[in-house]
Amino acid sequence: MSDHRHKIEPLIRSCSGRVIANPVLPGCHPDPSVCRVGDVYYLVVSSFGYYPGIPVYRSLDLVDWTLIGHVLDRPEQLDLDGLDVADGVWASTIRHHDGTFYVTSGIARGRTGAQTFVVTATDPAGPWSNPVELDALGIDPSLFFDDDGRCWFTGARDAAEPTVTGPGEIWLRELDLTTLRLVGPTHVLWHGALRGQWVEGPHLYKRDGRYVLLAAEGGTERNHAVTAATATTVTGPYVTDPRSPLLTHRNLGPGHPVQNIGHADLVDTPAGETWAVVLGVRPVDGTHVLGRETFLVPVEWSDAGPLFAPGVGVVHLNDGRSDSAHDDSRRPGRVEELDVHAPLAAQGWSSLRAPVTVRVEPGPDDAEVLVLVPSTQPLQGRGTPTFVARRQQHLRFRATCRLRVEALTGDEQAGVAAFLHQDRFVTLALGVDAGGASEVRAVAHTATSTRVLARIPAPAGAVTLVVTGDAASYTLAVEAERGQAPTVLGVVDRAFLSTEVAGGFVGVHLGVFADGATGPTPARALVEAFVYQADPAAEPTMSSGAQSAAGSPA
Ligand code: 6LW
Repeated sequence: MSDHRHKIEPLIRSCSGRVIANPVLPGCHPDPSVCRVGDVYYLVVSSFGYYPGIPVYRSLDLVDWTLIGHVLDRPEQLDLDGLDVADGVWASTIRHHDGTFYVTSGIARGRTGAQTFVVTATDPAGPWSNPVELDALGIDPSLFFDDDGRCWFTGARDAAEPTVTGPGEIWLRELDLTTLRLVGPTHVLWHGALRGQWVEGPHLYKRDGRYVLLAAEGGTERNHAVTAATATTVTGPYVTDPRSPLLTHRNLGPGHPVQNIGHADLVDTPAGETWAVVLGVRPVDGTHVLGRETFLVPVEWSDAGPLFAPGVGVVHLNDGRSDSAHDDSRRPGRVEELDVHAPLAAQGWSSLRAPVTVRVEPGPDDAEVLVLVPSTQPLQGRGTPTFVARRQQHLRFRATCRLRVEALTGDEQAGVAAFLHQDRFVTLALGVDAGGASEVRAVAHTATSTRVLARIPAPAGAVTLVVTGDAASYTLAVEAERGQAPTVLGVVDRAFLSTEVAGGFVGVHLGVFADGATGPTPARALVEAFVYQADPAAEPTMSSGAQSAAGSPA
């Protein structure tokens, strides 16, 4: 619940004078890393089991971000097959040096760092090189370019000492920029200010001749924090900044609308101001569904080191004129319609683990449809089902999908999904019943159960499937004809799709899917339109014939 004590926040203006509406990247955008070239900022976030990997955003003011490409957008760059959605591409770092952009990142398997690599590009929109694997165990790699042009790699890994749990050790090694290999000795830099509390997400900076090592500690949940250590030589010894944690919301209690603040990366403006991007979440009644989002925080430098959110010590939520964590009324782009003929990735749509191009294609030019071919891979599997989706970026939203199906048989189905991970999603789909008649069904899926919330005979022709969400629930409804009152098939508690209840740390994605095939199939789903609307004025209303299944299916 929002707390009125938190509403009096002074307006925070960005470097361009714009009032900041935090989060600056709403929806699942965790582990932000940022760099600046001239007047332009570039930012990357984690993409987990989604393909393409590592979205790259561009901004002129650190507030408005435009998706310009992806670092890993060729199948040969990325193999995510078989992975849990919350594994895959974890925290990356983007840096620019001498005309080249560098991203270092890693793939996690079983919640453990499995591969670390570096890629380069001259244009951050791409193309990026193929990954060059680094001999670097662990997670959260970062690069630091020193004044002398040498490049230093830092990462987080398990500490040798058993008392330091989690990735408990920040280490450093030189990166040879000619061979892109780690060279020279490994230096263990630090075990964190809180020692044993998941020191990770390291980034190294130099300020006034002193090296400042920032890290995330406390784990990425409610105890998350920004901590620091300093040194006079890049290889150490590093001494804990005694002010640590330098930024956290752990002490604000569960009533504060922004939680889990941590994992900072710094960037300087051309005018010499410093800003941090951090991750945070906006829970409602203790649970969140949007994933970890990117927030912008002002930073000042004192003799003691960086001051985060000087004067207030908290990350502002929005522009200070509202006490609601989820007041999206002033955000631009509140209605987004999928362009079925434009590349999906450029519109912020992803698939799971690999491209689905042959199974999700625009129709011929005169048919304004996106054609889906049902996959043999199910949504609950670890392969690549026919599924493309975008982030849920607003607590209150309405997603409508107008689609028609052709030649579905057996278990084939096609429709919309609100997807947290392969063990937790809800679907609203057209399929065929045991007697071969078309039906619309709403289903809630967990690792151990597939619960049909309702099924009704499908209206003839195209139908509009409607998923709405708010603080209380997700509602699945169908509209036979445009403008007709929707029939609600199911209502699922919002917490059912929350990280706190279902686990993982990837936010809900909303999209279209088709699965249930047993092999090559003539079946098709033709998506005529998909519209995502933030903060809809009108919610679907329960019509008299509705078969609802209110309550959590958990
Ligand atoms: C990220 C790490 C983390 O690499 O979550 O718990 C990982 N902390 O910093 C994935 O976002």
